[in-house]
Amino acid sequence: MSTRRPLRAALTVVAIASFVMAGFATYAAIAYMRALDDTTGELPFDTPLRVPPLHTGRVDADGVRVVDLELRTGTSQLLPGVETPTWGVNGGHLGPTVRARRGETVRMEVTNRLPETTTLHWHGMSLPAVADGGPHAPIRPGATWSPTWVIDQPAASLWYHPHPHGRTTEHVQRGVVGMFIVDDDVADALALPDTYGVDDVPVIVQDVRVDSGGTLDLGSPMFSSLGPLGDQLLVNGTHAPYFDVTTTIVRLRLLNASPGRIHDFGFDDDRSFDLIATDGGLLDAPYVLDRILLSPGERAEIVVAVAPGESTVLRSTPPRLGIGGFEARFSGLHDRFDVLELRAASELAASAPVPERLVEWDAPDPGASVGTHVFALQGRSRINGRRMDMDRIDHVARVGTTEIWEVRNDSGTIHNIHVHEVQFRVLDIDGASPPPELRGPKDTVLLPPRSSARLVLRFGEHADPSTPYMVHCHILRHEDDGMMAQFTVVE
Ligand SMILES: [Cu+2]
Repeated sequence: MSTRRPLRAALTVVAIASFVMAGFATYAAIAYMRALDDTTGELPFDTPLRVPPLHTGRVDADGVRVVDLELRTGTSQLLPGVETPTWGVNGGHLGPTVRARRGETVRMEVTNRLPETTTLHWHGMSLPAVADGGPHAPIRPGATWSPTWVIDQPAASLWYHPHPHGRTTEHVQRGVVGMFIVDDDVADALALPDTYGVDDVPVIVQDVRVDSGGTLDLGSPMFSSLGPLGDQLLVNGTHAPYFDVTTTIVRLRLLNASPGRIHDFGFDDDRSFDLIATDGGLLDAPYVLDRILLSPGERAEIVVAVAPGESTVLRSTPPRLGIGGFEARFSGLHDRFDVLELRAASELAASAPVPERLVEWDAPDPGASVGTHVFALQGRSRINGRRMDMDRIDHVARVGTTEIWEVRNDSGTIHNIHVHEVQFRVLDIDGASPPPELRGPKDTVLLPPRSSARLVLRFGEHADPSTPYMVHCHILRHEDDGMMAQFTVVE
């Protein structure tokens, strides 16, 4: 009996271990299967695309364009048949498209009617740090924040969203998101589609997960390295939308406003389109592409041609990032979504062809650089070994100077990098020239695992030694967890 007891104990341990391992393997296999989302060919496209109303505000006696924005709670029918509690701007979900011109002085009157403190950041805008709306500009419930600045940058599709430290993911998920279009004379002189809501359409793409009772699921799926990943897409808050195209070409202002999902946009018939603008504005010339990859925060303006009576579906398909297996599956990189159906009328008004030349970009010159600085993204929450600290300035730049920033993803997780205040030029990626879609003005760029990019940044004249701008990963879970640093621009 004394010799059999250890044997029996050993057998019991082996049996329990086998049982646990088999259980885990089964669980992992089920999780792997369930992590795949594919809505292609499944959507009814039965809802007209909501187009956010234009909001140009009013011009006061001093010639300042004043734009009132009220952050509110509300409800919205995100998915068919259920009402979902949401947040919005001047409405229950999302916000109006704010529009202003280069050269104008604007003042935003942002009133917070939400139950908690938030901020509102003008993503892609060059402006004084105190007006930037980052974590240092909290708007408490009931308060109004009134930043003012002079719009001084080329025509572009920018956007606005909250930026409270540690809470950005949730506030964006709840719906405090809108587009901010900057106009200028140079863009106006080009024969591009520019009738808002007709042949010039905002396409704000977000992935959401809504439970059967209508509540937004704000959590992250098991094993996701990118934080929340929704199983349904919304465009301007519309599920399964269609848009009636009445002209031979249509301009789509694509914005990836998802908290963590990478979208590779293209059409179901692989038709090509003209890429005309990136984050910070128009390119020197249109580039013909059939896919455009956008990580969270990035924008692209594309012009697509349609024939009378046809329809085509914008899709989000697996991005080709060289990531496989477990990591790809749980980061949504195997997922496929139908996004938006374009339905061409049987007779189309003839549009002018897309101009062969667009704008001359006064791009930052690497030869003028006064120094190179490294920002190494590590794990899912650190830059250069440290998490975000509101009381620490990580970098100081001087007004009017040019710097090279070497941004490096040292981790096995996807990141991107967004720099406030400037539109930078991507000099190279892993030592190679950037592809056409990364050659225009950018404020956000994707960094696949173990990749690096060199960016050329030229700082403007907005000096403020005490208020920092942010540089951070725009995968919002990573940003909230601390993958953010602060820099000031000084005289
Ligand atoms: Cu990240």
